[in-house]
Amino acid sequence: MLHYGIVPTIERWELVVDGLVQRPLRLSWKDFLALEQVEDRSDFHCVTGWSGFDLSWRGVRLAHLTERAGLLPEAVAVMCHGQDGYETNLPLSMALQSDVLLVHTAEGQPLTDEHGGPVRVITPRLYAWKGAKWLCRLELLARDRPGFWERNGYSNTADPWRDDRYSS
Ligand SMILES: Nc1nc2c(c(=O)[nH]1)N[C@H]1C(S)=C(S)[C@@H](COP(=O)(O)O)O[C@H]1N2
Ligand SMILES: [Mo]
Repeated sequence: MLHYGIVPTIERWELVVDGLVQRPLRLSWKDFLALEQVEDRSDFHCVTGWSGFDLSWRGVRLAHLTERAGLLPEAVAVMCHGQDGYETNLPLSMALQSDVLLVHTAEGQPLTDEHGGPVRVITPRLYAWKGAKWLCRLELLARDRPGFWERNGYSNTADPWRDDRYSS
Protein backbone atom coordinates (compact mmCIF):
# COMPACT_ATOMS: atom_id res chain seq x y z
CA MET A 1 0.00 0.00 0.00
CA LEU A 2 1.24 3.46 -0.77
CA HIS A 3 -0.36 6.84 -1.01
CA TYR A 4 0.07 10.32 0.28
CA GLY A 5 -1.84 13.56 0.59
CA ILE A 6 -5.40 14.30 1.53
CA VAL A 7 -8.28 11.95 1.06
CA PRO A 8 -11.15 13.48 -0.94
CA THR A 9 -14.80 13.45 0.09
CA ILE A 10 -17.84 12.40 -1.90
CA GLU A 11 -19.37 15.90 -1.70
CA ARG A 12 -16.52 17.34 -3.68
CA TRP A 13 -15.96 14.29 -5.84
CA GLU A 14 -16.05 14.81 -9.57
CA LEU A 15 -14.85 12.69 -12.44
CA VAL A 16 -13.57 14.28 -15.64
CA VAL A 17 -13.11 12.32 -18.86
CA ASP A 18 -11.14 14.41 -21.33
CA GLY A 19 -8.26 14.46 -23.77
CA LEU A 20 -8.90 12.68 -27.06
CA VAL A 21 -12.68 12.29 -26.80
CA GLN A 22 -15.55 13.73 -28.81
CA ARG A 23 -17.54 14.85 -25.76
CA PRO A 24 -15.56 15.56 -22.58
CA LEU A 25 -17.50 14.49 -19.48
CA ARG A 26 -17.68 15.99 -16.01
CA LEU A 27 -19.63 13.71 -13.71
CA SER A 28 -20.92 14.33 -10.21
CA TRP A 29 -21.29 11.52 -7.69
CA LYS A 30 -24.99 11.27 -8.62
CA ASP A 31 -24.20 11.17 -12.34
CA PHE A 32 -21.67 8.42 -11.70
CA LEU A 33 -24.08 6.23 -9.75
CA ALA A 34 -26.70 6.71 -12.49
CA LEU A 35 -24.39 5.01 -15.02
CA GLU A 36 -24.71 1.31 -15.74
CA GLN A 37 -23.30 -0.53 -12.71
CA VAL A 38 -21.66 -3.92 -12.93
CA GLU A 39 -20.57 -6.51 -10.39
CA ASP A 40 -17.48 -8.60 -10.78
CA ARG A 41 -15.18 -10.85 -8.79
CA SER A 42 -11.51 -10.61 -9.46
CA ASP A 43 -8.05 -10.77 -8.03
CA PHE A 44 -5.91 -7.96 -6.76
CA HIS A 45 -2.12 -8.10 -7.06
CA CYS A 46 0.34 -6.05 -5.09
CA VAL A 47 3.85 -5.48 -6.36
CA THR A 48 5.31 -6.44 -3.00
CA GLY A 49 4.03 -9.96 -3.55
CA TRP A 50 0.80 -9.73 -1.60
CA SER A 51 -2.32 -10.67 -3.52
CA GLY A 52 -5.92 -10.52 -2.44
CA PHE A 53 -7.82 -13.14 -4.36
CA ASP A 54 -11.39 -13.21 -5.44
CA LEU A 55 -12.79 -9.95 -4.15
CA SER A 56 -16.25 -8.79 -5.18
CA TRP A 57 -16.51 -5.35 -6.71
CA ARG A 58 -19.24 -3.01 -7.86
CA GLY A 59 -18.73 -0.08 -10.18
CA VAL A 60 -18.68 1.18 -13.75
CA ARG A 61 -16.64 -0.23 -16.62
CA LEU A 62 -13.92 2.11 -17.79
CA ALA A 63 -15.00 1.16 -21.33
CA HIS A 64 -18.51 2.41 -20.60
CA LEU A 65 -17.16 5.89 -19.85
CA THR A 66 -15.00 6.06 -22.97
CA GLU A 67 -18.01 4.94 -25.03
CA ARG A 68 -20.10 7.75 -23.62
CA ALA A 69 -17.36 10.29 -24.20
CA GLY A 70 -16.67 8.90 -27.68
CA LEU A 71 -13.05 7.94 -28.29
CA LEU A 72 -11.29 9.81 -31.05
CA PRO A 73 -9.46 7.46 -33.44
CA GLU A 74 -6.08 8.89 -32.38
CA ALA A 75 -6.51 7.77 -28.75
CA VAL A 76 -4.15 4.91 -27.80
CA ALA A 77 -3.83 5.10 -24.00
CA VAL A 78 -5.46 6.53 -20.92
CA MET A 79 -3.85 8.29 -17.97
CA CYS A 80 -5.76 7.68 -14.74
CA HIS A 81 -5.33 10.58 -12.30
CA GLY A 82 -5.84 10.42 -8.55
CA GLN A 83 -6.79 13.49 -6.52
CA ASP A 84 -3.48 13.13 -4.68
CA GLY A 85 -1.58 13.86 -7.91
CA TYR A 86 -0.83 10.19 -8.58
CA GLU A 87 -1.10 9.07 -12.17
CA THR A 88 -0.82 5.74 -13.90
CA ASN A 89 -1.10 4.96 -17.60
CA LEU A 90 -2.87 2.11 -19.37
CA PRO A 91 -2.81 1.27 -23.07
CA LEU A 92 -6.38 1.10 -24.40
CA SER A 93 -5.87 -2.60 -25.16
CA MET A 94 -5.77 -3.14 -21.37
CA ALA A 95 -7.98 -0.29 -20.20
CA LEU A 96 -10.98 -1.33 -22.29
CA GLN A 97 -11.07 -4.93 -21.03
CA SER A 98 -14.41 -5.67 -19.42
CA ASP A 99 -12.87 -6.35 -15.97
CA VAL A 100 -11.28 -2.89 -15.68
CA LEU A 101 -13.70 -1.10 -13.40
CA LEU A 102 -14.09 2.20 -11.61
CA VAL A 103 -15.24 0.72 -8.31
CA HIS A 104 -16.99 2.32 -5.34
CA THR A 105 -17.86 -0.89 -3.47
CA ALA A 106 -15.74 -3.86 -2.40
CA GLU A 107 -17.16 -6.94 -0.67
CA GLY A 108 -20.50 -5.13 -0.35
CA GLN A 109 -19.02 -2.15 1.52
CA PRO A 110 -18.24 1.35 0.28
CA LEU A 111 -14.59 1.59 -0.61
CA THR A 112 -12.69 2.93 2.39
CA ASP A 113 -10.69 6.16 2.15
CA GLU A 114 -7.52 4.20 2.58
CA HIS A 115 -8.25 1.98 -0.40
CA GLY A 116 -9.13 4.88 -2.67
CA GLY A 117 -12.75 5.72 -1.92
CA PRO A 118 -15.01 7.03 -3.14
CA VAL A 119 -13.82 5.64 -6.47
CA ARG A 120 -10.71 3.81 -7.65
CA VAL A 121 -9.74 1.84 -10.72
CA ILE A 122 -9.10 -1.89 -10.57
CA THR A 123 -7.06 -3.68 -13.24
CA PRO A 124 -7.29 -7.34 -12.21
CA ARG A 125 -4.83 -8.55 -14.85
CA LEU A 126 -2.15 -6.07 -13.80
CA TYR A 127 -0.33 -5.12 -10.61
CA ALA A 128 -2.24 -2.90 -8.25
CA TRP A 129 -0.20 0.25 -8.90
CA LYS A 130 -2.05 0.43 -12.25
CA GLY A 131 -5.26 1.03 -10.30
CA ALA A 132 -5.52 4.73 -9.40
CA LYS A 133 -7.14 5.44 -6.04
CA TRP A 134 -9.25 8.61 -5.47
CA LEU A 135 -9.84 8.72 -9.19
CA CYS A 136 -10.69 12.18 -10.52
CA ARG A 137 -9.75 12.16 -14.18
CA LEU A 138 -9.39 9.85 -17.16
CA GLU A 139 -7.25 11.54 -19.77
CA LEU A 140 -7.21 9.98 -23.23
CA LEU A 141 -3.80 10.18 -24.86
CA ALA A 142 -2.49 10.08 -28.42
CA ARG A 143 0.77 8.61 -27.15
CA ASP A 144 1.35 6.42 -24.14
CA ARG A 145 3.06 8.42 -21.38
CA PRO A 146 4.55 6.93 -18.20
CA GLY A 147 2.75 7.55 -14.91
CA PHE A 148 4.28 7.96 -11.46
CA TRP A 149 5.64 4.45 -10.81
CA GLU A 150 6.30 3.87 -14.50
CA ARG A 151 8.73 6.83 -14.33
CA ASN A 152 10.22 5.48 -11.10
CA GLY A 153 11.38 2.03 -12.02
CA TYR A 154 8.27 -0.13 -12.25
CA SER A 155 7.46 -1.87 -15.49
CA ASN A 156 5.13 -0.19 -17.94
CA THR A 157 3.21 -3.39 -18.63
CA ALA A 158 2.88 -4.75 -15.07
CA ASP A 159 1.72 -8.28 -15.77
CA PRO A 160 1.62 -10.26 -12.47
CA TRP A 161 1.56 -13.63 -14.21
CA ARG A 162 4.92 -12.89 -15.78
CA ASP A 163 6.23 -11.41 -12.53
CA ASP A 164 6.75 -8.27 -14.55
CA ARG A 165 7.56 -5.84 -11.76
CA TYR A 166 10.42 -3.66 -12.81
CA SER A 167 11.43 -1.95 -15.99
CA SER A 168 14.70 -3.23 -17.42
N1 LIG B 1 -4.11 7.84 -6.21
C1 LIG B 1 -3.24 6.86 -5.90
N2 LIG B 1 -3.51 5.62 -6.35
C2 LIG B 1 -2.67 4.60 -6.07
C3 LIG B 1 -1.50 4.81 -5.32
C4 LIG B 1 -1.24 6.13 -4.86
O1 LIG B 1 -0.23 6.43 -4.18
N3 LIG B 1 -2.14 7.12 -5.15
N4 LIG B 1 -0.65 3.75 -5.07
C5 LIG B 1 -0.74 2.57 -5.96
C6 LIG B 1 -0.03 1.41 -5.47
S1 LIG B 1 1.65 1.45 -5.60
C7 LIG B 1 -0.69 0.30 -4.97
S2 LIG B 1 0.13 -1.12 -4.56
C8 LIG B 1 -2.15 0.31 -4.77
C9 LIG B 1 -2.47 0.00 -3.33
O2 LIG B 1 -3.84 -0.12 -3.16
P1 LIG B 1 -4.40 -0.36 -1.70
O3 LIG B 1 -3.97 0.80 -0.86
O4 LIG B 1 -5.88 -0.43 -1.85
O5 LIG B 1 -3.83 -1.65 -1.20
O6 LIG B 1 -2.74 1.57 -5.12
C10 LIG B 1 -2.19 2.19 -6.24
N5 LIG B 1 -2.99 3.35 -6.54
MO1 LIG C 1 2.39 -0.60 -4.65
